[in-house]
Amino acid sequence: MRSLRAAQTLAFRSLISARPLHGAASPAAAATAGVRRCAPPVTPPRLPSASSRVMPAGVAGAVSFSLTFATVAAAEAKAKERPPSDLLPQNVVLYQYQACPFCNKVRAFLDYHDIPYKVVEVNPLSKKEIKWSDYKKVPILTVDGEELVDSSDIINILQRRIRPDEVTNEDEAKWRMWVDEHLVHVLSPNIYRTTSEALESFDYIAKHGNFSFTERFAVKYAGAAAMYMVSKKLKKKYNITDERASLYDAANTWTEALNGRDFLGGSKPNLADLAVFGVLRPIRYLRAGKDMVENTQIGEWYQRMEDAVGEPSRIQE
Ligand SMILES: N[C@@H](CCC(=O)N[C@@H](CS)C(=O)NCC(=O)O)C(=O)O
Repeated sequence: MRSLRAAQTLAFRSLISARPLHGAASPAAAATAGVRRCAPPVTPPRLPSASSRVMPAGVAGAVSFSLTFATVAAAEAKAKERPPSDLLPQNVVLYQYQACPFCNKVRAFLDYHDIPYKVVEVNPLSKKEIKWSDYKKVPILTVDGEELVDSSDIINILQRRIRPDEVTNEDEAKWRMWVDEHLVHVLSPNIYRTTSEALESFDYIAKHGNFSFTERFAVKYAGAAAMYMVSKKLKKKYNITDERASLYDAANTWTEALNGRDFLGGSKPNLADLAVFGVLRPIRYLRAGKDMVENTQIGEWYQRMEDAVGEPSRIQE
């Protein structure tokens, strides 16, 4: 009975708000959590022994120098950017939904900067874990007891703390805004596009969200049904006619912005790279994310980001 009411609440809330359910955009983490592909260790590439034996010394030296250089550059791009210990934020706790794109954006920032954090998974139905806060959304981040809200504001505040001398880069700011104002709106219509995709998404949300045993079952089916309908409203709201075309357009727009560079930030990811990666992470291994990688050029950049962000700096309790 309670679980039926919970499902109704969930469906009702999503219908009236016409907004994606938190976890809404997310299952990919399923893949990211368990099936995550680890960055391969950086080992110097082996020269084919036969050819190096016949290579003139000068040529061999030049080849080995450029390979060493390439290896160092690759290692540098993969190195995590941990702030100096006096600037490292302390006692960091993230209140989140595992599948929420905004929460994933904050996690990408924390992971890339190797900032240790604890996670409190919030129950989207009761939200009892954030009852102490006036803010009714996630992510919420507490740093040494201080409450920070809204993913972009959280990242701005942390960035100023760990890199006090860094000046804002206009291009980076422009693309971060593109993520919040355009890219995130393309996600829900795609991951709830068909009934089977809505079920695929809610299967992940139900499995990884903070739900009671009985809520879990109701959430999967009621949530999928509700969000399937909500996604049609979202399509209209954001003038999307073909969901996949809008996703591919967004992915292509982003890869064009890279303009041949490894990252928007050049040889290392900047905050815009982390934001795009963060919001795409929950959908990457869903049908929508797989289609996106198969039909656009974004896959190589995404792989470089997975390698650069590396393993989560989350403290397991
Ligand atoms: N602008 C906010 C948006 C946060 C947001 O909308 N979070 C959703 C989850 S993805 C939420 O908490 N919605 C309210 C709810 O679940 O009731 C941010 O960037 O953090």
